[in-house]
Amino acid sequence: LSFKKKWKPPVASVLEFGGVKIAKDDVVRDDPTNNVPDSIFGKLGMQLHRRNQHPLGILKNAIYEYFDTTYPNKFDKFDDLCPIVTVKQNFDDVLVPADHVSRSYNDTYYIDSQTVLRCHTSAHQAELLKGHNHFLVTGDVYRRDSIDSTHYPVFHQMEGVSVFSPDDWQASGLDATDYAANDLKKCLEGLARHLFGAVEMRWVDTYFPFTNPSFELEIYFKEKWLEVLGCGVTEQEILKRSGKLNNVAWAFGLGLERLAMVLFDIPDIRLFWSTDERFTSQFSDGQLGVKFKPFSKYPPCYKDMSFWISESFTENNLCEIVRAVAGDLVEEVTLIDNFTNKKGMTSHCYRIAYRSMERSLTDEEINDLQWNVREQVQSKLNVVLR
Ligand code: FA5
Ligand code: MG
Repeated sequence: LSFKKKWKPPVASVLEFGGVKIAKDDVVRDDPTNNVPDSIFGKLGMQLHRRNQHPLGILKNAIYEYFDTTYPNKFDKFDDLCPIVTVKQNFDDVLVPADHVSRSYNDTYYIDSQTVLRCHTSAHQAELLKGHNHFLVTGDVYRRDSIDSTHYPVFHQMEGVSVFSPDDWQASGLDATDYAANDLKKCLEGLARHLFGAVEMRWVDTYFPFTNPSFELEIYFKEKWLEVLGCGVTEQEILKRSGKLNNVAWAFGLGLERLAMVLFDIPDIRLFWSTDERFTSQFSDGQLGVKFKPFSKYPPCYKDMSFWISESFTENNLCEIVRAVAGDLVEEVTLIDNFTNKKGMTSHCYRIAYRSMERSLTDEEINDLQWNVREQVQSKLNVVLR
């Protein structure tokens, strides 16, 4: 798959983050390693989380309110840091191993070999730790990922970090790590109650390179457990590198869309990008409890596609092609059949669900999309259509 692309000037050619101006032409050089499609690049600078009438902005403000009432003036807040970061910031500084999958071109958008679109707000942890002990960082993050109602290649996270000193844990009788883990869980359970009132939730043990122990919080939503955040006790090495030798800290990264979906009853993650007034008019500044009323649901249309894969095939590459062709008209891509024949050839059958959130699609339109997807898959993915 060749990532080389011709750069077309975008509508907004200058981006501004925290008062720093960046010309888009300066960031996207015609670099052979650049795998950022125009549709993704166009999302830079939109900053949905800074719009007070948008569900993500309303949610961000409600989380701020929780921290401000629970811990007055304690947390410094950042929501305007540039999403274009170095590989060092995004991965090395948070101890992501050199061979970790998240570093691959299959998972992360690279502008060039040393520059990425941040894949998490943890990219800012190390630098902020140098001057701050308690902070929240909200921002748009970017990932090559699968396609369904809870995954989108651009989404928003809020990072929280809190550093403690020996006085804090010594009085508790707990060791430093247990103290931080307890405080973290108490803080996030309190946040969930502040946002949702009563809600069914559970903690799941997990792994992150930058925390130990590590946890995920899941919330029961639409008959499924939905992962809404990752968190844990910060690895000592990260604190040490920022000069905090005698401290312990916790950190979390919330998925804002996931929380907002539960909070506002938003059924599909694509809706956050909708400019349809039937969506946008349902939300207003400071109004947290309002449930979204779906405008009539338009029918989906399913198209199946089978092909023999090659070794280099990945589902993320397929999804990237489908998104490039169909944009937000694609709702879900699912592997529905997978077998290997006697000659050792493997066949995959994917079902693509097309559905607009805003109108009925015509047969002709869908056939066009599917035809284009087939053509692009054939020419770019090194697979053989069946
Ligand atoms: C992280 O990104 C870690 N940086 C979180 C963290 C921070 C852990 C600090 C420990 C300490 P993860 O990849 O699980 O973890 O993403 C965090 C959350 O983002 C998920 O729980 C989920 O709510 C949300 N999320 C992940 N991928 C997507 C996606 N494609 N679309 C929408 N939301 C997503
Ligand atoms: Mg996760």
